[in-house]
Amino acid sequence: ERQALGPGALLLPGFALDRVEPLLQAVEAVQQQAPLRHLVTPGGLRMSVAMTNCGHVGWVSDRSGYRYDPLDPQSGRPWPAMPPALQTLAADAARAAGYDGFAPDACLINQYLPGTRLSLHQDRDERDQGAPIVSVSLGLPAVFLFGGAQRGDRVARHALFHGDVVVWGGASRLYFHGIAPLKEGSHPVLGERRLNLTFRKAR
Ligand code: MD5
Ligand code: FE
Repeated sequence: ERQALGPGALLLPGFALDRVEPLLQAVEAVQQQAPLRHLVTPGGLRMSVAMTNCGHVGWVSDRSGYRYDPLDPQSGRPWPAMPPALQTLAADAARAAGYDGFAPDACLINQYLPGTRLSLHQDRDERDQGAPIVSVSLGLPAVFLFGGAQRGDRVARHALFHGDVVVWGGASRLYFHGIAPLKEGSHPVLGERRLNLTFRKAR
């Protein structure tokens, strides 16, 4: 089952459901080496999403801007390697959407607690904008805000549930998007939070 959300954007409902346990184990191992933290935007605002990374490079934001960095600025060490369970899931989902040989070098891990939001933005910091982005939702459901190529384009709302995977390619790859404030709730596996894993070819 697959559903087009927009030009080049494919929702694979429940694609990750049969591998949630190994995925969460891998995420916990990453978090032990590189704990979740709240980054600061170039404008000086603390992001409400808590983030960490694994892979060759990680996405970071600070007063000087956004970038992919091979080092975790909090520890000064390289980001943890991307666990095989994560690499394999990303490649399998990309293949299901028609992208063979997707080899992400970055996985951004986002944690949302009730009230956490991600305001409308574009993902433009990746050098290879022909590669797709693969996004995995775990835990509490979220309302995904899906705009268009221009900031002022109308925004559609899509629910994303535990185990859903979206492959963002084609024109949608650069569309404005965000996450509405997370609603209160408790998920049987994840508890009172949502995790999103975002796989990218950054370099
Ligand atoms: C999330 N994260 O649910 C989302 C999933 C981020 C971010 O947006 O930047 O960390 S990734 C959604 C995405 C990626 C690339 C393109 C588009 C959506 N899109 O065209 O809508 O935490
Ligand atoms: Fe984004």
